[in-house]
Amino acid sequence: GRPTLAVVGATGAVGTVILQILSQHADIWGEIRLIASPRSAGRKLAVRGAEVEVVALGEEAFDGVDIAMFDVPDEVSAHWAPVAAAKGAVVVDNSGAFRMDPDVPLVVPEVNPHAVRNRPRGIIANPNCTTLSMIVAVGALHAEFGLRELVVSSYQAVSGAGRAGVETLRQQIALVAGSELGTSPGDVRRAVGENTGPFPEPVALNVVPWAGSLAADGWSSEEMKVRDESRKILSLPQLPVAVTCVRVPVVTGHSLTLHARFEGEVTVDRAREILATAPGVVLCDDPAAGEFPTPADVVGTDPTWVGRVRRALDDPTALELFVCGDNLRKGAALNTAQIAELVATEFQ
Ligand code: 11C
Repeated sequence: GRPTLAVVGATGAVGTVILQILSQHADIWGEIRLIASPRSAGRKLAVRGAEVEVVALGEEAFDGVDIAMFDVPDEVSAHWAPVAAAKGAVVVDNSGAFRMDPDVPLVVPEVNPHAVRNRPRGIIANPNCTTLSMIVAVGALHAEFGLRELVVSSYQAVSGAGRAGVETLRQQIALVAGSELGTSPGDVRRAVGENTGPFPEPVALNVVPWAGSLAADGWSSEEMKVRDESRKILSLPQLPVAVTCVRVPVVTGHSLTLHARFEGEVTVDRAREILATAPGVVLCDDPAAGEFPTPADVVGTDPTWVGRVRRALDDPTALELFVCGDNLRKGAALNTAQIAELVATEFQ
């Protein structure tokens, strides 16, 4: 029969997009059960054109579940994903709790689909949205050219920090709209007041060189995730990766600049051919016509968009690229759904 799917964290920013995607993709599921914190239990959410009542997270919520998608905070996943797995569900987890566990595959279906089968804990991890916003394009280039080094800067949307991030930007924009702010030191900070939400600095009229929490030696947790997860997904455990993560006043759509160095000389023509034909990638690169991918244009879409493809001026083995993708779709909900759909083929 058709597998039973549970969506844990159904009411969150990513959960909402998961429900949209389940309504848009081919319907391969039997029951779809919506699970959230007891606070949200009893709410009704639309999926596949029908209203479904949210049930509270608890052991019995996983009775009869074949596949469970989790989009909840790390500590909630750390506790409940093993509970669901022990009850027989295959868990696809979008938290940071299991990504670097050697017994948990970290899967991007366009890059390492084979990895889903090797899941001794019954848990499959979904990468961080910043890693996911570039890795399909990077994986396609790696398959052809052999990646040797990656230098990344991110321009991350506030929805990466969930609903609180979006609310914070909207409130701050309302406070600064129509003003002459941004002309003297600290004027934006004073206008915004204490209201910096999940960010350490004002994000309206600003850029903030920080995402996540403090890791060792001044690195942010987000930067460590991009490095560690890229290495694991590409099966390049020694890959040199330098990352700086930056938050920008964009609602949804993470962008990144990449400097990617390969085994030997590369050409822009071949790189463009690869990117133009790679599944899940769209090449949008015509600077003479003013065509570049931007988050305002790619929000709500599935692919990884790539533009500004250039060979490094001083290194014939390296490319410079600008990539852009919807951090809630491919960056989170879509990749989770794609993994779950891969697992679902095992039930046929
Ligand atoms: C952000 N990428 O944009 C983060 C949020 O490890 O899944 C997601 C954190 C994670 O803030």
